[in-house]
Amino acid sequence: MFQKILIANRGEIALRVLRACKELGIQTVVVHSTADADAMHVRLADESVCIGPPPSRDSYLNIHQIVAACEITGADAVHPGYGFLSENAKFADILAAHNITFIGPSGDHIRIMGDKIEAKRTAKRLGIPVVPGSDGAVTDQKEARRIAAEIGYPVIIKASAGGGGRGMKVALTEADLEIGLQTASTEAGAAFGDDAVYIEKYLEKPRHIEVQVFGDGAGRGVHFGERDCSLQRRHQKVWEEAPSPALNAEERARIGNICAKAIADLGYSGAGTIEFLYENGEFYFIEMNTRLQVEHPVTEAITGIDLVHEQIRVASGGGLSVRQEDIKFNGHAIECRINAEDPRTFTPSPGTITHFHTPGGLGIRVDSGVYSGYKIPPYYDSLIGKLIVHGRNRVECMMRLRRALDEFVVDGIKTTLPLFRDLVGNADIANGDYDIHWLEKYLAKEE
Ligand code: MV4
Repeated sequence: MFQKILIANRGEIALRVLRACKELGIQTVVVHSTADADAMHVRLADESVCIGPPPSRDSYLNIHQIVAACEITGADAVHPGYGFLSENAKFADILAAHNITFIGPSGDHIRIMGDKIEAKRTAKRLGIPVVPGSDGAVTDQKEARRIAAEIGYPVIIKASAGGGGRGMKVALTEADLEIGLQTASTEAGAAFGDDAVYIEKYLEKPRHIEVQVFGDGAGRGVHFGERDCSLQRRHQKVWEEAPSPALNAEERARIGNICAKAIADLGYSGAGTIEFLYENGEFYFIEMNTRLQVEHPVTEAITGIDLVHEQIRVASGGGLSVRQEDIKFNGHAIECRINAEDPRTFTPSPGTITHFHTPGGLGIRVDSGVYSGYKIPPYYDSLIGKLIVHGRNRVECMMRLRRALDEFVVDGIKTTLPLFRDLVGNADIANGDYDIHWLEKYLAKEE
């Protein structure tokens, strides 16, 4: 087991990882920018190292400073959290070259999944169902027309180096195809330095369902069920739940087992998330994320398994603590992302939190790095906390969520809490009847 882990992140996820390290008796080092000297992760860690000025590229993204912080403090592993360097293959490779363990998959697996064409090709080879479309990059208009005619309109053109919704163009008919291909490719070249694009059938009303997987790096793979993350705004998730209200136990086992086997065959190590669009009873792979995700606590709530413990165990060579048959699903969990933003316009609202009071009681978890008197710096993303509620079933979970939202107090700044108080009383949400476009339509109506 590791002696000392360096946490290369900030905010609630830095605390999340700190807690796991403490429970495992592992010493902790955090890094921070000058803007985060008062942050909770700095206060709670055994050691801290200031690695640079506020902009992320000079601090939380500065690989050389982080490697230097490892050498100075004698850390033998790095947990990257999510965002920042968590899916940076070069970072994973550099740490390996310094004999420091990256708590995550190999640089090669990160690289494959970062290239969306390569990721899809790999998924298909491993027996994961993918969205019908081009077999690789599409370069000329004639080929594009042939593929689009074959799969049928509408189609979507995606950047291979994109992901998370960046660099996509929808073509409703052949008339949109030429300009779509041209602009998608040009924009991808400018934004990512890689102009490769590919074409897929455009699914009109899918849900976003993702499967939590783990590999031990030695040919074993398991799944921890799925999360439904369909409630998003501009590709930012707002509300996530597990299990998906749309799936039955048979569908869950079917897609879960496909994913677990794929992860085993790939020789993947650590936590991963396989993202699907789900429509008319079918799953279609879109991307794989090679990190721990923001919404991992809903999976922890329904399985009772600490996924960060599991990441640390696997990275230290201890293997997975569970076999597939040990993973049991219990009840229902919902996560609300509390952002320091206007609840209607989503404009960031940094500033001082004058009062912070979190809800408690059975089935309530709050993961947050803020406190009363904390001043939110303007440099980073606006997530200030997550409310995760668990109940024996979805109805109980929703009742408990409504009560928890009533108790939650964040004064001094605007937050997304009022949006959740509206959503929890909405009939479609109560029925689990929503797709990836539901929230944007709802917000447009509310204007
Ligand atoms: C799609 C799609 C429809 N059809 N692919 C957006 C983020 C990126 N991960 C994939 N995305 C989409 N890919 C096909 N073939 C619709 C989206 C999409 C979306 C997906 C998940 C959650 C919210 C979304 C909002 C708009 C579009």
